[in-house]
Amino acid sequence: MTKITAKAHSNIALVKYWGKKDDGLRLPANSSVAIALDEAYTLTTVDFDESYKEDEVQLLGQGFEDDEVEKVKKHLDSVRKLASIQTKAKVVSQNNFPKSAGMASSASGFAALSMAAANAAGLQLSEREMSVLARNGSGSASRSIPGGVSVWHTADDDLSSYAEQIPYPPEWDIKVLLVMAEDTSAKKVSTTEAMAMAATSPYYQGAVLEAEKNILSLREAMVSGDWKAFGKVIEDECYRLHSVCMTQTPNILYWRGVTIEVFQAMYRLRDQGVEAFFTVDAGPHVHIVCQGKDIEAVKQSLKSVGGIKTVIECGIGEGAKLVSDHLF
Ligand code: 2P0
Repeated sequence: MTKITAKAHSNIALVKYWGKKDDGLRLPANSSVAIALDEAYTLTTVDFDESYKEDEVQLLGQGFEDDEVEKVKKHLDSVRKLASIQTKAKVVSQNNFPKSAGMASSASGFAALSMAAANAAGLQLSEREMSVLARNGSGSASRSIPGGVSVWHTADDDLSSYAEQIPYPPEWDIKVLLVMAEDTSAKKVSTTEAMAMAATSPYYQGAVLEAEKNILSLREAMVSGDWKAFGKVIEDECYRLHSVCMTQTPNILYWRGVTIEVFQAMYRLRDQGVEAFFTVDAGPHVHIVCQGKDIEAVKQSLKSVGGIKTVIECGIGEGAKLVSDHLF
């Protein structure tokens, strides 16, 4: 069969996914919204061939953990089932961002794997079907298929829970600064495991309802071009996610001192009239959402904050696509 390579961008959530209504199908408790990042992506080459006796899986430069290899093989099984084939595959993958950067790679990883494997197996899937396939590998990967700014719909059945792009005002010139903390001492619990305990938070049910309201507010702000309202939702969502994390059992505190120092720097910046907003996913790193015209002011404000390892500047990334340069 043909060797195929796909490229998919990572994404950060503006309205967060934290909790599933169906663990097996990875159906999220609430819908979520994310921005794809142009400077953070995964390339994956897949080749199904009778010469492979077993699936061979490799992550260049970083290496996969054993459980990650198992997840990839399970995903290949899903693709084989869809394509009605039994052929084993070789998979080689590469992230353009270091593991130590603290960026989640499962979103871009499973999106690139889904697109490369499905095409290599001869399947012709629509964008929606591809997003469903990626979701089955890792929830956040569903949003890396359409790229751009996307909404991932919650639903009660497999085929109805997918992500699609939503429009935003292009004049905003949205930028995301990935502010990576030096301190990554958090206990290494996978997001899947951590998320499985979300419902133990006494605030969980209310938080899920709040997420749906926040999606409506975010979309309204994008339609009316209200940047401040957009930013308010982003920060409310950061606090909503972490309120659940901090109050679930066992408690999870992802923030470090530097995380809060960056929040304070953004509050000070806003007092000076620069409208930049923060959000945090499952780690200590802060993502700052701002407009292109303000990027220098934001970078300047971070200079006084200690404990920052690196800052990566991103624009909005495109959807997953096939590319012609193979990794093997
Ligand atoms: C998000 N996160 O919306 C949220 C915010 C982390 C914090 O999606 O179990 O690695 O593979 O479906 O996709 C991380 O979740 O979880 C995540 P699984 P995934 O981006």
